[in-house]
Amino acid sequence: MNLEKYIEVKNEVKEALIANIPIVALESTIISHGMPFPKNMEMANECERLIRNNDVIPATIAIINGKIKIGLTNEDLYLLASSNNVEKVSRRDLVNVIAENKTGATTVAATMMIAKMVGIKFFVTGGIGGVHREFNETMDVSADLEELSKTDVNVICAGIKSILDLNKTVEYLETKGIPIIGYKTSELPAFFTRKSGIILNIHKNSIDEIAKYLIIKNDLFISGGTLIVNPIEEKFQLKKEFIDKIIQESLLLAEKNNIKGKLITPFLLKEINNKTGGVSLEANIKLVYNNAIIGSKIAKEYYNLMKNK
Ligand code: PSU
Ligand code: MN
Repeated sequence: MNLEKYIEVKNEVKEALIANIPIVALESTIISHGMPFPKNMEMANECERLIRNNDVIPATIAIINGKIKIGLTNEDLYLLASSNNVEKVSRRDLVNVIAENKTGATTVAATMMIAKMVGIKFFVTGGIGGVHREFNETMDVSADLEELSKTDVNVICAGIKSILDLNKTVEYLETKGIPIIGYKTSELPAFFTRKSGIILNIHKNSIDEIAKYLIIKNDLFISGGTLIVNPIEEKFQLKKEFIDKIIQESLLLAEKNNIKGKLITPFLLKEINNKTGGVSLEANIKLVYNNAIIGSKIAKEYYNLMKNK
């Protein structure tokens, strides 16, 4: 099998894989479909810098002209951040974007698939997809959840945005056997806010405890992903009533405009950014930075423990 035909791995990522140096993957849908230009570009660069600060190699993942790229150049990042012609690529879309030589930004699901192909174990993002609030009518469940159930990558995020049905999402995750580990929290964070009212049954108060947990999972060859949730910092969180009202209005607008399928999440994210006049964007960026810091620390500790076994 010739993976190189389809995948271009940046040199520093290749070297890190060989030398057993920790790597953290980053998704690109958050860049192309989750945030406006040029803030998205700034966010992508800063995340990579924060990860490097912890001696971990960042690997942002996307499809550029039909080729999977693991580790992007500045030019790639600029293209993803500024162009309107980037496809949103989830599991369903991956092969066809390659077959048609297109450029695509990968979701949590597709980024996990690609990370797994080369052996990257950690992945940092803002929030994952989930069960949509109108599920009873639309059957809309993000492919991220199914991917978490089968793909052996540890995902660090700030929880699940309340554009979704958090209770149903947590039920789905439980059914699929996906552990949610609260980092310094016993409650599921709700992305823009630290609390959701949903109690988690796994919480860890240190990086070390999380790394040890992941070693046990690895030693037992238990496949599937792990969701590590890291709440937005107190000083950056939004007022619940403020953000909930805007989310509610955005959901109504999406319904009125009959927005469906893969368009719904980007539509809502954009609407919320506009309606909050950039306040939600700032919070979003800050929580991603916090995840980059904590995620890279977990990756580093995991590799340390593995080495000293
Ligand atoms: N949630 C966010 N920001 C995002 C996304 C989700 O708060 O940018 C993106 C991620 O890439 C996620 C995708 O994987 O949306 C989920 O899309 P869908 O619901 O269509 O599966
Ligand atoms: Mn969907």
